[in-house]
Amino acid sequence: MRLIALLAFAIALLFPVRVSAEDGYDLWLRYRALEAGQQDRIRPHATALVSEESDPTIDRIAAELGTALGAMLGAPPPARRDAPAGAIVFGTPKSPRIAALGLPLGKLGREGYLIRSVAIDGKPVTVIAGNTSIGALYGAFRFIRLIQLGEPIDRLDIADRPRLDLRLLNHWDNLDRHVERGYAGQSIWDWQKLPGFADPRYTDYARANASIGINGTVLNNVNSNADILTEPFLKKVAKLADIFRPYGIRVYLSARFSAPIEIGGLKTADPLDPEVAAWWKAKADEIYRHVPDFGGFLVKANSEGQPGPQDYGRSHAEGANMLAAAVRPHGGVVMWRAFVYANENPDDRAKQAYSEFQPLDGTFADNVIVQVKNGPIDFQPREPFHPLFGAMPKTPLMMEFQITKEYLGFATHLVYLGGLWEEVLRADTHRPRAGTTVADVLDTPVRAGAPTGIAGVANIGNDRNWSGSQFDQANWYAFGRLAWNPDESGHAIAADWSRMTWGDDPALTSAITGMMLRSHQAVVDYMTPLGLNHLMATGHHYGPGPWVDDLPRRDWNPTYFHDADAAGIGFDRTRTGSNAVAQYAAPVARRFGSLATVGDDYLLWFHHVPWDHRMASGRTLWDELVVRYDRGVAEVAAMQQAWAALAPKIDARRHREVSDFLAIQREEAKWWRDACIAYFGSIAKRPLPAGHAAPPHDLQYYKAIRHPYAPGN
Ligand code: GCV
Repeated sequence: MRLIALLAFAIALLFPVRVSAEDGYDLWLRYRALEAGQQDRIRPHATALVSEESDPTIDRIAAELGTALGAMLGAPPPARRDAPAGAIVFGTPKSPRIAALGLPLGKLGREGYLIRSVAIDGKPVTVIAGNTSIGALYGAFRFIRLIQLGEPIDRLDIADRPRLDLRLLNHWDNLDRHVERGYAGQSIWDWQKLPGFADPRYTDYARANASIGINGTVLNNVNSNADILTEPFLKKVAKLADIFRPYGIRVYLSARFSAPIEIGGLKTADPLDPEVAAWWKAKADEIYRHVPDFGGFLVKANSEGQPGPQDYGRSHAEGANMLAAAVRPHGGVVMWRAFVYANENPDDRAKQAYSEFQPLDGTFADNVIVQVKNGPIDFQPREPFHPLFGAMPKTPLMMEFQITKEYLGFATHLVYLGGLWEEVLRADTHRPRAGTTVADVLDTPVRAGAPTGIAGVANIGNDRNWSGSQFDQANWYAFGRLAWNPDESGHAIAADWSRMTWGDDPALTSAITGMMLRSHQAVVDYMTPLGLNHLMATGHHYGPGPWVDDLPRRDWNPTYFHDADAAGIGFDRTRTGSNAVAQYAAPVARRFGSLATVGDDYLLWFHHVPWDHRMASGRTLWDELVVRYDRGVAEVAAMQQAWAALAPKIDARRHREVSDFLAIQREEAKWWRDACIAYFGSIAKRPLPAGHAAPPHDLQYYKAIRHPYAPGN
């Protein structure tokens, strides 16, 4: 026996097994021991955790600071009632010690915070304070981030508050746990076991979201099922709300407009029918009995077959206002989506949301906020900003970004979206004047007290790494940071995320952020270069299908979007075409409307351009298209190389996972390139530019590829 034990000991010494190989579960809250020197610098400023208050959020702050500092410093600072030198004192002005400091909290609102190095009873301490304990919680996460990023914490004076009121995730999760456009496994909401069993993961979900300032979550798909509004489900929803509440996260639900018929036994869902309005009012009252701080409804109406007020000849505003009246007594909001288009409408799909909603400006109730996708089509790899931003000055508008990568290669393609979102948020709407960016439109209330907001379609599932890939966590993270402050730089956010997620070695950070920042242009190049869009294969949106022309809706077919013919390629949205440019402010319309000023990024979005058109590069359009496709593939190869070189600096399991995904991405980038060049080449009928290889197969080969089981459909 003794010999066996000795042998086992020797083997263990020779082959040390990592007890917990890193798998990405910890996200950016990956608290790892700091280097000794850094620990020595931090310890004198983390001698004790002190709070004079007690509420569930204050308890969560104590727990998070304890966990984080414990892991980073080797032992958690003790909780104390007195405030010794080096203590961290946290809470609100309800704490006598914090009140006595007379801190300038006035302008920080409900959710802002102040972190300051001060003296209490002559002893140096760090105070983390908010007007509410939620503000203090955000401050605590910021303080932890400072330490994760190796910032000095001896002379702190930071005041911050979120720029937008509603900072929400939208889950497109169905009640059977299938996630529409989800690539990270099943829904994390295990409805069947709720409310009896609440997966501890729900708490980690709340922690992660609170750490980046997200303060609300819509639990179910906008293509919604009315059952979520029935009593058994409301009990489950209430359980989640109870878990999220101490983290400042309110729950919202997608409401199916026809619910009064489906679960209420009414014959109609007409918003002007008093019985319907009464049904929704009673339903709202019931929801608030279960969830007293319920946030409100998100509605997809009269879009892609969903029911809505137009089924009864009523407008979007009439539908939204009826629901708004139901939640208004409880302080709830209605987020009404502007993502609408109709096959019956022969007009350019890119114009339809604007045409439908802009005339309704000023007719929505004041607790309605219209939720607009970042671009006028549908989360394409790159889109110009949506013309509704700035065009409805009397209506609160909130942004809808897509964090999950429906049109960007799903989870296996490394694509950092921080840069794309920054591009949109910084776009100049010229409404009402030059310099008014999309971010300005979002964060300027249309009247005192009007809601402001932003939503991101979540990329979260029950995969161990949450987002389906290690790098997709960065998109969740970046969304939260930009929701808090839409003027932050995508680059800075990427660097912070990299340091907290992969380790704080400057060479690592610069290589990883370099990959992330180039990744968006890479996917644009190998999928939809020069303003092309919606070239994806049918249904699942996975893989190329630029030839598809047989779908029942005209505006579901890639051929509709690229409009390639023997003369050229691109959708004419100028005055000679659909005139979608006219939906923008005049200076923007002029820029997008002229071949001379539109630029490469949106060229084929707005113009039908001859194949031999001379580009800024000096190449013809056809040659440029091929060069871009090859450039995209080459960029993925460069990412592979950069990542391979990082192997010695990264834990084996996560490194391997990313390497494997990059290999898949390279294969698929090549597939996109080959299929698109084979197809567009068959129309352009021009030779490939010198040095660019012909696709290895003929067009029929690419057309025959099927993916019936692609996820997220
Ligand atoms: C939830 C696109 C997606 C749909 C999605 C829709 C929407 O069309 O493909 O899956 O439906 O957008 O945003 O409502």
